[in-house]
Amino acid sequence: MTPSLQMEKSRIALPIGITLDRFIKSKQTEYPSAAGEFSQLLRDLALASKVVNREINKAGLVDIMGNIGQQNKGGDEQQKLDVLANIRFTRALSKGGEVAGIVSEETEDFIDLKNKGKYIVAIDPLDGSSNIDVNVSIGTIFSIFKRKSKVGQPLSKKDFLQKGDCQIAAGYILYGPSTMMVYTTGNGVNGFTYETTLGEYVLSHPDMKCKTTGTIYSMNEGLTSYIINKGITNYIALCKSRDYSGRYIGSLVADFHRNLLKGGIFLYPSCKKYPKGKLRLLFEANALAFIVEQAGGEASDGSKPILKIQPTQLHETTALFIGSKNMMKDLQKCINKN
Ligand code: P6P
Repeated sequence: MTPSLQMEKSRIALPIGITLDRFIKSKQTEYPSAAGEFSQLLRDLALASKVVNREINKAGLVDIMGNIGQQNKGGDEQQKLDVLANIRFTRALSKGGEVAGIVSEETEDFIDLKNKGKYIVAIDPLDGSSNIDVNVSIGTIFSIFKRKSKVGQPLSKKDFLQKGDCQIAAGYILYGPSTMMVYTTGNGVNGFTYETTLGEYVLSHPDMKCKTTGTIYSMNEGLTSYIINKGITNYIALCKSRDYSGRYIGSLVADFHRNLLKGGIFLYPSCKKYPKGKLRLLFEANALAFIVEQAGGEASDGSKPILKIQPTQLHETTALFIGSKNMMKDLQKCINKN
């Protein structure tokens, strides 16, 4: 075959790459005891995200924008797409049969799916949804645990009130200029980009690592006057003195993903407005903390690692500081000085 024909063939017949399904299956062989239930759970989440992605992409064209006139347990105005996403993920996991129960930011109590599944899922079906109407990136955040109760026994809150370091997997879907699924099962972090024409997630960011330092800080500086620990405002002043860039999208998944790729730190402190912090431990902080630690970063509430916090309430909130290791150490020094 002539070189030019060879070149032509390699140009037009580019390999598709490793699909999420093939990746999951390849990793399953690493767990001889795995009978495929966990792999199926990941596929169920991916399927639901494809449906949600489709609904988000047409949000401007059909009547699914705006709020439904009620608040969720955390006091957020529920958007129509929040409710829709919650239905999609709950239905996919229920039909998949691998998940015994779900706790969602959008529902007050946990849902016992009354099946023989070994796993439970904590999920924020659509985080940052107030940004939908202005076409800003939003995300889904999920954590997967083994149930504590025996299969066949009724679920209880104990199944859901597990420390973050008991997660067996965690991930997020970022509905942005492209839709990505990023997850960890405790052996590193991998990112998949949704190829819409194929309807497949394809491995695009293998073995993601969080840079040990960065020059981006993300905080809603409108909170500055409410912040109690002046160590935090001192740290922000330190960032400014070092000519760092302030970047804050107001969608946790988008802010987190950028900092994961470029290096940076995200801060949502407890303050007079949110004495116990605003972000949810079960539905937001735990999953991102697992991912960032797996990628070499850190996550804390300002005094202890997020993954070591023992939850006592399903919807409890926490302060969240998360990102590059060296930036987190600088922040901790500022906090400890006060
Ligand atoms: P604020 C969105 O409502 C969210 O839960 C996160 O996605 C985001 O990081 C945070 O709240 C934004 O909160 O108070 O800055 O608007």
